[in-house]
Amino acid sequence: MPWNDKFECMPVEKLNKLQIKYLKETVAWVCERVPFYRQRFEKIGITAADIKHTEDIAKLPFTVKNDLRDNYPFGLCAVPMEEVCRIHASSGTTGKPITGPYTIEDLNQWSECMARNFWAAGIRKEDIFQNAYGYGLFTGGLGFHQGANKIGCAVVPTSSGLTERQIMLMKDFGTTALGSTPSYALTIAEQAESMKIDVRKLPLRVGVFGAEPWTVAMRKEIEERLGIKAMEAFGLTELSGPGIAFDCEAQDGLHINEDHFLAEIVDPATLEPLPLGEQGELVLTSLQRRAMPMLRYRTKDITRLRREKCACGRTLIKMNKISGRSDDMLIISGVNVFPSQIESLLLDIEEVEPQYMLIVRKKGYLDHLIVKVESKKEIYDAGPQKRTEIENKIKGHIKSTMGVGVEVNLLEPKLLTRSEGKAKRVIDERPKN
Ligand code: DLL
Repeated sequence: MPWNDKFECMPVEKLNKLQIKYLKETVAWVCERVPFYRQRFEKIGITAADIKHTEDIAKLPFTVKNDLRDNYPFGLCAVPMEEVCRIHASSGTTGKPITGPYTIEDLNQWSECMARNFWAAGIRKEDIFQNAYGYGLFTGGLGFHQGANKIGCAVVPTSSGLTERQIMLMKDFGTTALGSTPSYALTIAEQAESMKIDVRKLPLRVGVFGAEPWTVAMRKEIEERLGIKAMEAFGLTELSGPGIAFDCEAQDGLHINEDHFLAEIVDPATLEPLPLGEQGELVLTSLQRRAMPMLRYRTKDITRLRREKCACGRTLIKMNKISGRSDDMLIISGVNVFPSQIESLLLDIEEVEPQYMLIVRKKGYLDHLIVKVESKKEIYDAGPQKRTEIENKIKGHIKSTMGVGVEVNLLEPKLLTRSEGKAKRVIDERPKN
């Protein structure tokens, strides 16, 4: 039984009507309160009355990251500051951060979405939940914290980092559930191994991971190394944070909290809406947020939507695991390559560790991809001939599956910097023009 079956199992037709009602309200709300939206809508002559079906959302303009930057910090805020009770921000790698203000009601809704996420992961009030997402401006820390509180678990707010201490507390407190990025979960697994602690023998039984792309192969690796079920959370700061979508016991796609978020898939090149089931860029609209609603926000995340009966009984639409971001896609000798595809292939190779880095350079006019991956200790110690053999094996596997030629460098174990938050897996050294 889901956390909130009224909404999670609502008949699709009813859900659809609810979405239209909320969408109209949101459009009217921002038109009244945010000059940015009012001017845009006036220009194209659209009002809330023009929204009759969910497909009418395609009449609205997209919102992009730069709109948030141009209106930094609170230009898109739809309530006076006295009604704002929290402000998160995403650090971003360049320029000003993206701000995320919340009213108290926005925070309650966010906790509700996170509680659904935890519940679907099998987390209950008896659990001891160690939250190794970074606390602070990042939405992972407090977002997970509130959701776990709502379920009633004992939350251990370790935040990320200080890995030895994480493991000590995990053991001493009898932690049963963990929240972290998938890459940090692996860092924890590795550190525990080097401390000669077998996490598989500890009470830890489930983790909720997200905030970065990770493949099914990586999920299996985490499940095996930590001896847990690895469940997922998806979300972004612009639309509240984690809890937008989550996987259930079927572990076959993530249910989107559709009474809170309306999802579309568009072609990232033409921006035309794509038919249900096709892969493209995920575009999200918030339906109930009040401090900073988002209309048709282009996430850059690549996935596809599936409306199907799920074994768990939820009627909420599913999205596939994110395969990458459109801005992370590499074009190597004319072939589109997502780092996640390479990750998946590397995890097929038993002689390597799941620690890798991709470097893209120009070689003459062509793009050249270098895959650096750590080898298992016994392979590295076996000498240069063995290493070359494994490098060729990986090269061949990538070439035969993806059709791209890459250079492979097998690294000494533990050489790459370990992640405590979002892993940086790609270094693009191509000149920017
Ligand atoms: O990463 C919110 C979050 C925190 C999600 C904790 C899940 C768990 P941002 O820092 O704004 O917010 O980054 C959002 O991270 O557009 C995706 O590219 C990526 N992302 C988030 N969750 C997943 C996931 C948080 N489950 C960006 N799979 C998004 C793949 C994810 N990518």
